Amino acid sequence: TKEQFITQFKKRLSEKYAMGVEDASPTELYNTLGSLMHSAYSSDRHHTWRQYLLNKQKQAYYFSIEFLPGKLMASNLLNMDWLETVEEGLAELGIDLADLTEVEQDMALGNGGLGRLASCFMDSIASCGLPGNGNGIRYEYGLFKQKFIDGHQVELPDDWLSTGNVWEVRKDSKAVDVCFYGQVHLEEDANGKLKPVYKNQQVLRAVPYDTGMIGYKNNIVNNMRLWSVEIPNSEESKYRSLEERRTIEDLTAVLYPDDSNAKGQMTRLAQEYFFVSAGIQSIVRYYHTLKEPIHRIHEYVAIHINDTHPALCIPEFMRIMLDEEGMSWEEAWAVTLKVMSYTNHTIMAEAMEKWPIDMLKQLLPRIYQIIEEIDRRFVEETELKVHDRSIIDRTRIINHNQVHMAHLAIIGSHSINGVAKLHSELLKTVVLHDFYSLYPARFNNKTNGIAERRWLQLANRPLSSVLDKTIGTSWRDNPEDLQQLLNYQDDQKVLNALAAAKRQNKENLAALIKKTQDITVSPDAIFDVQIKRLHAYKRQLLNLMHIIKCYQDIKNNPDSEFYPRVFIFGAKAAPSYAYAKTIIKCINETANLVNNDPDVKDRLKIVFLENYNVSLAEVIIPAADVSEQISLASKEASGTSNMKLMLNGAVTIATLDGANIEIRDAVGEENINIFGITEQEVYDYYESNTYSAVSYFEKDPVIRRVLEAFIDGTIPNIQSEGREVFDSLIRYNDEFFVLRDFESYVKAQEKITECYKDKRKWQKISLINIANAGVFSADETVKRYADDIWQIEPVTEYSSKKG
Ligand code: CRA
Repeated sequence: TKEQFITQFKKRLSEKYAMGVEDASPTELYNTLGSLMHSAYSSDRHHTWRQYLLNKQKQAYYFSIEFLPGKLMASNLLNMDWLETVEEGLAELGIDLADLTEVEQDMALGNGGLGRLASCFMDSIASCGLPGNGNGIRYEYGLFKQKFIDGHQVELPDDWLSTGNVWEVRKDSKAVDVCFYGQVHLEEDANGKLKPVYKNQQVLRAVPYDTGMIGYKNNIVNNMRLWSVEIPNSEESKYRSLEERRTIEDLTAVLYPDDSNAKGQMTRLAQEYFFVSAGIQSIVRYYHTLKEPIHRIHEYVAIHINDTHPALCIPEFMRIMLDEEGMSWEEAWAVTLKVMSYTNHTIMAEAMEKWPIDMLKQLLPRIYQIIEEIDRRFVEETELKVHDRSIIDRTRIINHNQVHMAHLAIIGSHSINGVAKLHSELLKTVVLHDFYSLYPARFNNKTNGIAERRWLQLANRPLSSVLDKTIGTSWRDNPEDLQQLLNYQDDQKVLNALAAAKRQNKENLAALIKKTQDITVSPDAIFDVQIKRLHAYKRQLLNLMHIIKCYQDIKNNPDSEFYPRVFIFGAKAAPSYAYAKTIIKCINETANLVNNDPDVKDRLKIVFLENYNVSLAEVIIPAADVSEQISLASKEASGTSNMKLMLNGAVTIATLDGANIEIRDAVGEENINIFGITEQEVYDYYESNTYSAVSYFEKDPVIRRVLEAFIDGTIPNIQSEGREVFDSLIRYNDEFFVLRDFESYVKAQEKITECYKDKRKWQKISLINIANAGVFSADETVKRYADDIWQIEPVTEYSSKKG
């Protein structure tokens, strides 16, 4: 109750800081509340763990090099069912909960969609009562903080742990050793079995930090285990200088700020092995406490490889089965295949991780031996199956002096899935076609999903309360019940209430824009939002070109009618991705020009919000009218901001790419704005080699005028950047078909403006989008992983009958 909470809170504050509420700072109050919550859910964590143990439940382990939870206080309060009580209790003490959550730093141990998906899954797995855990790296520095200086992106370190982390628990007793480098050879042991003998290994200590993943009002608390590197006591004497120590500690210091290019760095490879080895060792150690025979481990353990970064799970698991558990190769391989499953998240060739053989051999000699043997057996086996030998060259793991991580992941997993229908089809028919012909039964689709608790219940409380009043509260447990909203699509009262909620969110975002960027925007304007990593294939440039066209139209005809629009961007560019940074500079300089041009008279505003992250997304998404999902068809594996924006009532403008297609199927053609060429047309262009960007420049005066603005000084301060963009389109033939799709994009945008002017029509479309977003609940997605791939079941209370 509220009274109990107030008493406990004051008591804890006094114990912790010897203070009363009046003297405490927001940080002290935040820490007090966090520690109170932590004590409360820890017993649930313990209970959950005991249930799994006593039931000997099969558990899934989601291995991911990225997790992107954002802030945890509000979502933990919601899931613990404490939110209202705590809010009211604090209010009584004169404290606003929002001031406390403000103190928390975003946990940003991920780049974008991949890491955020992992965190949505953690929330959903616990909320569905499923036994599933995360396994990853506790980076000391998360994704860089982005600042704009003179319109350029500048990266600052994200020292997120500097203020402490109330949610994590260091588990010294669960630390394990992870070994690198050295030499290895095989020797026969007393039983005639070959055993590896190591020399000159570097031994590092992996220390786990556990964070409770709290289920939604079900008392289930799962675990996200993140590993941090330390120098083991036994090795202390080896590393005398600060510098030597620092090199070791660097292993878990930073998250690689690049979600598309595999960087050829030893540290990255070492990171991959580090969390994989530590995670698998701790799983096997736990398995032994069940006292079940090792060859049945697949009945109790499922390991998921989230993109290729944890693909070393396969040889590492093999190593432990062979070298430590004494299995034969055949036995070890049989269980490994049954334990492992893999998700592919991209078809972009540059993101297909490959490592030079020499590097792997040097860093992980035993693992390399095992990979070689997996490859050898794969070739041997495949030779018997296929007539066309070239297929082996294209599918084997080791080729051209490189180790292909995706090939390893596919060959060693019983399930391979893509993240949206189109993406999974493309894997089968194009990208992984050879593998599909070898292992058709392994391939399946699992369309991504989102945690609707965070992205609607928490982020959009005005909308949530309209929903409660209109259709009751069952949607909070079962997002598919949002469908009931369809009964109100012609109810003007409901439409008005939805519009009022949107208005409130827009005012909220407008205030944030004023505060952080000092730009005044009117909530009456259309809020047009593109938020995602900056990447050429996502085509922020197409958006910018349309904005420039609008600006030129206004300049040419200053008194013409133009419905006010605010174009809102949020995007980080990988620090090494020069072209992406060029686009940022161009958008910022265009913003400068347009926002300060008196002719524009507030009809057009461009806002590029700095440091896009989960917390910022929670403010932007509820306020969006238009959702920009404009990647070149075939390139965006799924996208998930498309789902979040739809759920919050934004109307989508999209190409037929990724999950956009499934969004269209859910809302119907008339409630989404589709434009652009299809994936088939893209492939046709590749095949025929007939795309000519310059012809669009020559024949379309609008395109010509827009592109000239990049190089003729219309947009100031982008001499070199404007030229670079121009050249990428004209000289280098526009890799992502921006010019090809421009005209149809502009038309779709014009339709949006017309539609928006018809308030009632717009509101109805917005409602239809909200109502149909339930199918994208990550709860449903993880249930499909649980049933089809992991074969895990929700927890039940332990019954002694099970023995
Ligand atoms: N960059 C895809 O590009 C997808 C997410 C999550 C991505 C997105 O379309 O929604 O994964 N791919 O499945 C990726 O990280 C390494 O590949 C992404 O976030």
